[in-house]
Amino acid sequence: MGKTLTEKIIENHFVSGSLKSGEEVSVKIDQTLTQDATGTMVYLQFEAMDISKVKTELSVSYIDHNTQQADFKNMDDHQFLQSFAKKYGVFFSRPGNGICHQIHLEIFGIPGKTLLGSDSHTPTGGGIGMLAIGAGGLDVACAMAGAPFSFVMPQVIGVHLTGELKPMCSSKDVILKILQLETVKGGVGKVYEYYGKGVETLSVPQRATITNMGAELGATSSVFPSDKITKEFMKLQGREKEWVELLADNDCKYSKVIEINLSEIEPMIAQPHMPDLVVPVREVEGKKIDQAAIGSCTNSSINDLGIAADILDGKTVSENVSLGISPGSKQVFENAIDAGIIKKLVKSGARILESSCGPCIGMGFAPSSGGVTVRTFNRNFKGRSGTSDADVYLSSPETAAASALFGVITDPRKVKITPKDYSEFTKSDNSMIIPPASEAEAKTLEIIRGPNIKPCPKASPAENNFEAKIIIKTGDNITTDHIMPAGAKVLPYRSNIPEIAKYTFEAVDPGFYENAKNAGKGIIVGGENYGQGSSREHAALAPMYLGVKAVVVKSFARIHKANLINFGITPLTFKNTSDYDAISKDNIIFFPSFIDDIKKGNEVKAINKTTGKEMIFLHDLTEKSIDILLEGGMLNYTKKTV
Ligand code: MIC
Ligand code: SF4
Repeated sequence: MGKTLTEKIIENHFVSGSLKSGEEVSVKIDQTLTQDATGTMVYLQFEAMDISKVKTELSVSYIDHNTQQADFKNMDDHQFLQSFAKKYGVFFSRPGNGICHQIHLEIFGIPGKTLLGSDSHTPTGGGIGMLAIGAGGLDVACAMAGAPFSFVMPQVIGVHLTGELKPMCSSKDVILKILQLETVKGGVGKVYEYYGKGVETLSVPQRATITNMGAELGATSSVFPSDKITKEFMKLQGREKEWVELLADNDCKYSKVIEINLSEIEPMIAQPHMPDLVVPVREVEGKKIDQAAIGSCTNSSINDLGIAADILDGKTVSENVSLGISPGSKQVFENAIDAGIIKKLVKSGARILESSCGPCIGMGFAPSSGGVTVRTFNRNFKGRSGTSDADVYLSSPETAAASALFGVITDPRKVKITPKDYSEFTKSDNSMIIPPASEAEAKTLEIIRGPNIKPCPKASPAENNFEAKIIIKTGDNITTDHIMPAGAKVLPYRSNIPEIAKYTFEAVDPGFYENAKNAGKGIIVGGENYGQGSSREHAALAPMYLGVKAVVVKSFARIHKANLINFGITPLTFKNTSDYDAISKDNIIFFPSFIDDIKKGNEVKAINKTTGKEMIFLHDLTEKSIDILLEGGMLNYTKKTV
């Protein structure tokens, strides 16, 4: 039987484990990427491993998240990362160069390679035929040290694309449609693999929009074949030599097939406050908006900006709307200048923001109170924009630009223009990438370390019997933005766990920090898909620092579950979901034989001392994960086993 693309790449990188879906597999990682908001912890952890140089084929450190510099903290982090990169063999992308995922596609991505990134949208690389996976920072640090990456062998879902997109309909509408069908937890344990005639009609940036937002499905990754379109993209980037063809076998078997006829796709929009609350734009048309934003790693390529410019050409943005544009990279920015796109946008009244994540992560351009904003981004979780009561809609650049023009949510098909293709404007520019130093020079280099950069705290080993207090009980689909908010106020503390811990669950329960500290040992209780969204390990590190020993939920999101294990917090699920209803905040839970139970099987006994009720929690930990937990996390484990 033939093989899927995903199977081929995994087999080519196989180190150990099993290729049976649902079982653990370990693969060699060729490339890694980090960004500044997760990167400082990654490199502090790498430093603790005492290795003089990264062992991957390529590792890149990008600055794109914390680019507002209200005081010394963010720039201190940038300098730490720059000095670290040069010394330890990592390429460094300077602030202003753009968003990691966009640049990685342009400059470094190679079809068929594996890429591990400390950012959940790393699967953007699937647009160029990579197996690109988002992970916690510690996993990325280990990959840089040459360790294989372990994950659950995914089910491969085939997405069969036929037809061709109609004008004013875009690949963003395709992934929004898939989110409507599959939901934000539909992709856990899966890779979405795209195939069929429709694939040939999509450019690499269009494909990357789709693989990028596969992260919102909870998927392990998403991947497109590497074909002549990929070759053409790489040729325009001056990288034709690195292209290889990569296709699934015709007789391969997918565990499920989703049929999408691109000709039937219409403009779609995700409503507040989840990326899967998707409806056709026509259903919410006419809703007044206050703001629109075009950019982010989902939609900031030359054609994304180009179509917005053409919609707005010769007109002025509605007087009640503020429109912000963030080109995805310096290269996109320069090419957009050459193509006349920026001039059209500026003339229309758009505000040109820096090439960075910016408003997507609440770093500026927050909407007004109670404001309505249409954004071409990938996440619209409550409060993420920086305004807790704003309503964020997610759409294509076509819909965002048309809505900005008319001041109300607008189906872009109402605008009668003929879209132009700006793909040939891809003049490559690597001038903001700093290569690592030679080995001799590296030895002489010092790491610059500002006062806000504190060492990464370590967990304590698990105990066999202990009691702990339920310090919070949440509902379904809790995101890492709920657990550890981002935004301009909190992000500068990413290198300082004692300080950032104060913001844990801030918007969900303002008393959480004090409550957790007073409890000593704590337990978090949650519903389905707990920890969805970002890869930020701070959502595990801060609870660990505050004494959380276990998280008991109905189901987990992949990256967060791995992060909990890495930081010594045991992830458990309810055997009987009715126990979720019977458990309350402040209950004291006693574990009489925690370690013995975990080692013996998959059931852990627990007694609710407040109600007297006995419960069984389940785990699906591998032997290695059990060892990591018993040692009190990955750092202790690595020290002991290396
Ligand atoms: C995000 O989009 O939520 C982020 C900010 O890029 C995160 C990483 C982080 O929290 O630093 C992600 O997607 O992993
Ligand atoms: Fe940056 Fe937003 Fe992309 Fe995260 S989703 S990497 S914050 S642009």
